[in-house]
Amino acid sequence: MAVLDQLTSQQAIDLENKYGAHNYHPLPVVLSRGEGVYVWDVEGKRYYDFLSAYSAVNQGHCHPVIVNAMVKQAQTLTLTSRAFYNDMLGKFEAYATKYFGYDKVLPMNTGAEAVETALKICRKWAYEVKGIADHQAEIIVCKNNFHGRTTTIISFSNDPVARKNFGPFTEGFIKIEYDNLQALEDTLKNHPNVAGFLVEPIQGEAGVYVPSEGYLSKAKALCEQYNVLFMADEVQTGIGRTGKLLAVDHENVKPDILILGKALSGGAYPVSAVLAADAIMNVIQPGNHGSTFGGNPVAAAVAMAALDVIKDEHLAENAEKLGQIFRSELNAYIKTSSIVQLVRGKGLLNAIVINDDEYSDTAWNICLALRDNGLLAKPTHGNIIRFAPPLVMTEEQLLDCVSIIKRTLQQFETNS
Ligand code: IF1
Repeated sequence: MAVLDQLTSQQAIDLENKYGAHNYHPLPVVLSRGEGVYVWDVEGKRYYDFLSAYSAVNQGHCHPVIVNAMVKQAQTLTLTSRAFYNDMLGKFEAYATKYFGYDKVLPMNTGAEAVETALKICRKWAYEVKGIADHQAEIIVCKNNFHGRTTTIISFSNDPVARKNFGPFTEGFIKIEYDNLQALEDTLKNHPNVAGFLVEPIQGEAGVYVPSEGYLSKAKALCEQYNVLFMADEVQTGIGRTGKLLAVDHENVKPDILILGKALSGGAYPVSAVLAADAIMNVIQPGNHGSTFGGNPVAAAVAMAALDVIKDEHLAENAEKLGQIFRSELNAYIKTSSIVQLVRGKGLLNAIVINDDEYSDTAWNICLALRDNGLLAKPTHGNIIRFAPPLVMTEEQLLDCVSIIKRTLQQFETNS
């Protein structure tokens, strides 16, 4: 079969099952086209995309400004490696540092690579600037975190499925409860070798846990008090998703190290980045860190276009507006629902909690029914369904999605 032959959904699924590692359990739908808030399956059925590739497609599928920038650069110069300079990387670095208000940026490709980069910068800063004894640096992380899937990152995960049989693990991490300032302060007080605090401004994978008002700003203040770097993982919450450019902007917090990925490219290309002030980033010297594709010309062109779109189309503001409508509509539904416990989130990063235990398949079955009704979403943990549409959605489209969600949930109500 020529690879480009049109497959049926089942044929595509069978190929993946036979030839692909089974590292995912996708919802049974086979997509072949995306445009804006919509995706189509191979049989031509249209769906609202309510996952946005886990918040990578904030700007909508195949945004013409981003695609055009990618095609133009791909036809000019795709990759030089960092062995040489090129005419795109410096432009991106100047653009991105001004856009987010930092002195320097270290470009990488995936979110996990950016998190790993931040951890390395933090440790090196601890030894060379803070003066912690060699190999003694510790980094505080939060329970139920998700920062990626490398061996070091899963070393500080508490998800057994992500960790089992992948040891031995990297040392030097202290896990504390999320959204618990006392736990953070006690740890800082009792551990003089803490180099940094790595935190998701909203815990996405854990189930869209929004911390208490003031948590991020007070945590940042504690980090300043104890000369510890506040590292915000905005891979999922950043780039307009929560109704501000960054989720930390809701509390006017400026991370010492900012970690970006996903929608930094609008989902068109793997682009991630770590931003920091010179006093921190300058611990990195030639030969300390890098990657073949990090900061390549296509990534630079795509990221600048993707960030332009966020600002030019006021997508953070749109996410804020539509998020308010979404939660208000779902809260109204919940008042008479027997299966939905609550809705939570910020901007267009939301989730509903189904009142079933996390090992039930209710949430999965609801997602299958949503798929049949023309909307794609997926549970994060057994009984939590994340809703994260592209930020380019109109109010009319959002209300159409709300009615699909309500109509679908109604099928599962026990009091109906
Ligand atoms: C999968 C989860 C979401 C992230 C945060 C770093 C990364 C991610 C806050 C790493 C990536 C992705 C990974 C993807 C599914 C998705 C995910 F379910 F895994 F946890 F969004 F919640 N920091 N999240 O959310 O970025 O290396 O993937 O580019 O691995 O299944 P990456």
